[in-house]
Amino acid sequence: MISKKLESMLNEQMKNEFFSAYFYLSMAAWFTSKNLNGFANWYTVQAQEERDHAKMIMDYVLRVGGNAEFLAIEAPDTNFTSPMDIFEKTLAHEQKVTGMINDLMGAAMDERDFKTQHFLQWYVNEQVEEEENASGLIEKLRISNNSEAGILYMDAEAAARVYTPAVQATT
Ligand code: OFO
Repeated sequence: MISKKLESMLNEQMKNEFFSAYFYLSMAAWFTSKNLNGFANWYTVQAQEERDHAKMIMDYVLRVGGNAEFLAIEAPDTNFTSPMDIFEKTLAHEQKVTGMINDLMGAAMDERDFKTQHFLQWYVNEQVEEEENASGLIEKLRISNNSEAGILYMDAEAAARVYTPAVQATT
């Protein structure tokens, strides 16, 4: 069983993860429109991973006897001006998501709901990687002084990113 409060927070987070997928897909579309197909691939893979994050929450809520709710997903900001603008928005978004995961973990700790804490630990760890990836993109582009050559080099690298389904090893 799970408390109504945690059930509702988890459903909210499921929606937030779907929002992340929507947001990153809009970034992939922007890169495609600029013929930066490596970054388009990178962000498409990112969107696929976000859908996994959402689905894992849905599965968990159902496993602990809760109801999965499908809340409305708002439209993302699609006013992108450059690769750096997108990378900075990615980092800001992931920092926000880290705060959401921390709030969820805090609520599970307050309730002494150990199974939900165990479930959420995967997300705590994942957020380290998410912020690290976004910071890495910003730093690399800064090193090249935001140059076109730097963008093309990074775009070629980003083409190699491959989708691997996220695995929730803790449930
Ligand atoms: Fe689901 O980690 Fe990004 O948002």
